[in-house]
Formats: sequence, C-alpha cells, structure tokens
Amino acid sequence: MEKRIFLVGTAFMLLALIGCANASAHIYGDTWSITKTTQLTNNTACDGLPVWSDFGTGLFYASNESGNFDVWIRDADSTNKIQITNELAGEFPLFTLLNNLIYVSKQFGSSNLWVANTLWATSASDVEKIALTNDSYWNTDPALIYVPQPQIYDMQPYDTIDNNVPIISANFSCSYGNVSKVTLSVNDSDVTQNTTITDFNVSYIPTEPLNCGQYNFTVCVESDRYTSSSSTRYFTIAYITNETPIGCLWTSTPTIGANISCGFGNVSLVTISVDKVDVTANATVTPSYVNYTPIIPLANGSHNVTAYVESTKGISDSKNWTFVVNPERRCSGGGGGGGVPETSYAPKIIFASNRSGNFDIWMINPDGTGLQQLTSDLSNECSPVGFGSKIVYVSDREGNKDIWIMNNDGSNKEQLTTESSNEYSPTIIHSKIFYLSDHSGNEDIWLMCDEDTNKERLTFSTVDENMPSWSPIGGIIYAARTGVNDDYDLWMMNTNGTGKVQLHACSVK
Ligand SMILES: [Ca+2]
Ligand SMILES: [Ca+2]
Ligand SMILES: [Ca+2]
Ligand SMILES: [Ca+2]
Repeated sequence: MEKRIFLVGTAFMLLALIGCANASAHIYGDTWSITKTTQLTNNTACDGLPVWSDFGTGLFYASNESGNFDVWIRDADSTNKIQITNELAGEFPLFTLLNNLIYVSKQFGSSNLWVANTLWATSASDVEKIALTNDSYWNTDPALIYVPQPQIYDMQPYDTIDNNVPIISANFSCSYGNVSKVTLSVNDSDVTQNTTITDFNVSYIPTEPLNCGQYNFTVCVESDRYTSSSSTRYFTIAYITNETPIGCLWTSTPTIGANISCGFGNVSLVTISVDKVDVTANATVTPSYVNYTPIIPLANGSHNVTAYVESTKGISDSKNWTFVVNPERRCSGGGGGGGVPETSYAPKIIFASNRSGNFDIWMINPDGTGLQQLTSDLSNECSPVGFGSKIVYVSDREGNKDIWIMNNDGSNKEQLTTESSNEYSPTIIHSKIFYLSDHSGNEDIWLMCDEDTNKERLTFSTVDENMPSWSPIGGIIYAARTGVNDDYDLWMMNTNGTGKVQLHACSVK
C-alpha cells in the first residue's frame, strides 16, 4: 500500500509537470504530443500525487514539508500555496468533485476517506472536512460513479388555468432502487398527508379552493438506494387571460380587452378601466370576453388597463397591463415556455473496505450519508472504478485476482478475465478499461477491447509496467521499472500501445 502511494506520487508528479505546460490546450486524444515541461515545486520535501482542482485553476498535491504528509494546493502557475490538512496522519489527495477534494488519511494500520470543501480555503483551519469513513479498517481505492436519480415528469398544472380546485400531480420513475419516499408541497407548505400516492404518481386536490394568483409546487422523490430528486413547477390561476393590446401599437383606437372565464362558480361581475376611468358601460361583456374600443383616439404614449372579474363563489381576479400608442415606432414582446426534466445523475463514491472481515466494495454519498455494501463474498473485492452505469473491480474469488464487472447496485456480477495469473488495478481511460496483469511473469498493461474475450497486451518488456493514466496531452502515461530496485521512469504511449517514449529519468529510493 505504502509503496503504491509512493510510486503513484512520483509518477503523477511528472504528469503534473507535463500537464501544466498544456493546461490551456487540454487535448484529450488517443495519441499524444508534447511541447515543454515546467517544474512546479522545487524543495527538499517530497511532493507528489498532484490532482487538478475543478476547472484546472489549482493543483492539489501531497507534501511532507510540515513533517508528515498533508494535502496542499497551489495555483496552476505554482504561486500561492495553501495547506489543506494539518493532522498528524498522512493525507493524500485523490480526486475532486464540485470544489470538494476527496482524500485519504492514512495512519498506522488503517486508512479513512475524507471530503474537504476547499472552495473558499485560505488555510487548513477554514476547510470544512467530512469523514466518509471513520474506523480502524482499511478504507481505500475510492472512485467516482454517477447513478440515475429518480425522474419526476409530467407535473401538472404548469401554465395558466382558471380552476381554483386543480389536480396537482406528477409522475415519477426510479431506475436505481425503489421509491421509498414521496413528498409534495404547494407554495412551500407540505401537503403530502393529503395526497394520493401510487407506484408512479402523486396527486393532490386542494382541500380549500385556491385564490387566483401564482403558485409553485415541489415534488421530491427518494430511492431506497439513497438518491433523490426534486422538481418545482409554477402555475397561475387566473380568470383574465390573453390581455390585449400589449407592446407598441400603430393604431390609436385599439381593441382593448381580455378573455374571461371562471372555473369555480360563474362569472358574476366584470369591469374594465382604461387609464383609471371605468369604461365598462361602453364595453362588450360576454361570459368569455370583455372588449372595449375607445371612442376618441388615444393620445400617443403609455396607457394602462385594469380588468376585474368576480365569481358567484366570491373569488376574484384582477389584472393590469400597459401598452404604448406610438405610430412611428414598432417594438416587440417576449414569450416563455416549459419543459420536461431530463434524467439527472447523482455522484456516489465507491471504495474498498475490509470492515466486514474481508475486502468488499462499498458505496457512499459524497456527504457521508447512504452507505451501502455492494459485494459480500468471503473473497477480497477492491479497486472499484465507475464505467458508465457499471462498476469494474478486482476480485480474488476464483483463487487469483481477476477483473470483474457489476451493475451500479451490486447486481449481475460478471467475470471479465479468467487467466490463472493476476489481473488487477483497472483504470478507465478514454472510455476503455486498462488493467495490469502478471501473465507474462512480470507486470504489464493490458487493454480490454470488449467485455468478452478480446484483450490486448500493450507492454512487452521484461520489467514491470504499471500505473497507466489519462494524459492531458493525449495517449496514456505509465511507469516502467527500467532501473534497479524501485527506479521507475515515466513513459507515454498511444492507447493502442504504439509510440512508446520515455519522458524523463528519475530515481526513487
Ligand atoms: Ca498530515
Ligand atoms: Ca469480499
Ligand atoms: Ca486471473
Ligand atoms: Ca512488462
């Protein structure tokens, strides 16, 4: 474990140097090219494990310059460094998620996963930190995966209606787990206890008629796999609609009016005023509209209209609008619309832990809630990585290490490699699964061309090759133990194994 961290640190330090030179280019290709390198840190401490911050403006890294390993961040141009952790344990950055850094804290005989909100950090003391795991076991290999959130759709009503007792409803579905909780609130007031909830729908009929006006309602759906969604819609109850005219007019004798209706009782009173003068007596009033045409042409300039409608049930609506008479100039108005929410996804952190007595894959929300165990075999499962809606991981359940894949809820486990050698350390680069194997008698990088039998060995030297990693300049970067002992050097190659070039010679003792 220690060795791996150390090696990764060394390898990634150089990756950072290369990445910096091209920070503004960000070419994500299958083949690589390089222009120059820049050294970012230059001190007697051991600096490594660089992790880009969101948007690439800063670089997290581990350094023991305070006497033990801590997470630090410095700007991408290497200025302005801040210490993020200051505990006595060793802290190492792993990856970021929306201004949060996921890092591991290693003490003698255990490791735990933490999340630090670093958005406004100016020193270690003002970084908010949450322990995702907090026990005396090894909690390790965290990776990010996105799972579908419950979907909420067909929320009704969403436009302007005249019904004071509307059915307020929404459909929902849940492809990840089962719906465990549904709530509905109208104008921020929880009305769930008066709703009717089925497997796919929630509906509510107001117990008292609603007055005319604007409303919002919010539906929240939770899944038993600790994801949730919430969606808000707006609607208006109005008796007066399609007001006319609005905007700028060519004519000074426009037809002024609106449609009227009333969904609760009947219309009992209608009035219309133009520029604060009641013109109802000269207007045409029917059960469905009110119209008034000025007898004397209106003056140039702005005019305002007020319409008022009252129902036999005592509910009323009034509306004001303005228009401008200006025959020399034309202006335009705007419009609006609604849409159906698309499937959204929530981030989860998957990791390996031996808290159950052997290593298994676990999953947790980035805020530390919703812990779930995804594997429970007596064998050791570790190194999970998200792969679309699936999780690729390592299991030794057939007596040696192999690459396996399962659904993101732990179902449908499939063995991807069956060789009697050890296959391990899966990495997803450019949407492909890379992994390591000792099949040849030493460590090599392999590519899984598909999820069946088509696998390709990418490195052929007799030394160990490992740690394949995404490169910001295209291709993949990896380490090869080309020297004696632990002397690894960094190489790059194209993702098909061609174009191997040694980047830099470094010595790790
Ligand atoms: Ca520390
Ligand atoms: Ca297990
Ligand atoms: Ca194997
Ligand atoms: Ca090799």
